[in-house]
Amino acid sequence: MERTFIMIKPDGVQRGLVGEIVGRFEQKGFTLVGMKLMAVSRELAEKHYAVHKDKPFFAGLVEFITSSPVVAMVWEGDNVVTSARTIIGATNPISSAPGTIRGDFGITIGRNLIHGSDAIETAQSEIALWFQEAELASWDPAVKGWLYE
Ligand code: D4T
Repeated sequence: MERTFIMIKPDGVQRGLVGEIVGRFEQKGFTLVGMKLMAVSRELAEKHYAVHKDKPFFAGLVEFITSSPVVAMVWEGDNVVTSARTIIGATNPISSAPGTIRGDFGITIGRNLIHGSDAIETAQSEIALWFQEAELASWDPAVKGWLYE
C-alpha cells in the first residue's frame, strides 16, 4: 500500500484546524498509520525544505515552520500521494479550488496550512526523515472491503 507524509503547519494548528484536516483524510477513506504533534528543530526544517535552500522565501519558511508546533502524519491508501495533493489543493491559496483544504481555509502562500509529499519517492524519504519505524502502525481497517473493489 502506498504511503504519504502529511504535515499540518503551525498556522493549521494555531487556527484549530487539526480535527477538520484529519477528518478530510479519514472521510476520504485513507488509513492513518502515524501521527505526532511536535516542535520542529531548525535542522529538521532545513532538511525537509532542502530543495528550496536557494529560494528567496527559504529563511522565512524555516522561521515559520519552527515558530510553533506542527502535526506530522503518515497516511496510507491506493494512490494516496496524488490524492492527498488533490485534497490539499494548489500551493498558492489564490488558485486552490473551493473544497480543497487550502481553497477553503488559506489566503496566502506563506500560510498555506499543510504540506503533502509530491511524489512516491519524496514520500518515502520524508517519512524516513520525520518518523522512526516504531512510530508507525500497520493495520487493516475493518471497512477495507467497502473502500476497495
Ligand atoms: P509544501 O511543500 O509545503 O507542501 O508546498 P508545495 O509542495 O505545495 O509547494 P512548494 O514545494 O513549491 O513550496 C514549499 C513551501 O514554501 C512556501 N512558499 C512557496 C512560500 O512561502 N513562498 C513561495 O513563493 C513559494 C513558491 C509554501 C510552501
